[in-house]
Amino acid sequence: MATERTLSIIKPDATNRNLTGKINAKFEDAGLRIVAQKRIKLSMEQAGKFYEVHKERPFYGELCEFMASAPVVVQVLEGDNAIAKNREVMGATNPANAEPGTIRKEFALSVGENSVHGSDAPETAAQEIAFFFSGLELVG
Ligand code: DAT
Ligand code: MG
Repeated sequence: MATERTLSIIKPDATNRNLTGKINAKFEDAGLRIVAQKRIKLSMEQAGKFYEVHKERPFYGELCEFMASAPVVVQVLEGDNAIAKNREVMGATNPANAEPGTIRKEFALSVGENSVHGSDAPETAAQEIAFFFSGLELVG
């Protein structure tokens, strides 16, 4: 299996409730290594750019406001099959449909305030990592 990197975001609903450590433990227990991490506050413009792919969706405005409402923790996770593995640990977008033991099942408040973001494919992972991290911040 190929070693991959993926971009993860611990969202405002989770940072507000001080859940960063509990969420990171889920990643580490699943064999994902946190190779870069920082806490930042997104502007509405930055949130809008990050989620540009969803700009035609009815929830886009609400999503951007939420992502800019409080600090987030952005991180790069590395491991075998990291993109799919991370999405498995996150659980379904809507916590009502998420499997027991997943981050969203345990912590998400709603489909919008769902605690974590994870890249969905190698191309988006590369783009999203480059959106938040410089080469200097990424150790080999
Ligand atoms: P995911 O985050 O699982 O990749 P997505 O890419 O389809 O899901 O959507 C991005 C985010 O947008 C999602 O994490 C929360 C928000 N969102 C998605 N569907 C929504 C809905 N029906 N109502 C409100 N927010 C929604
Ligand atoms: Mg997505």
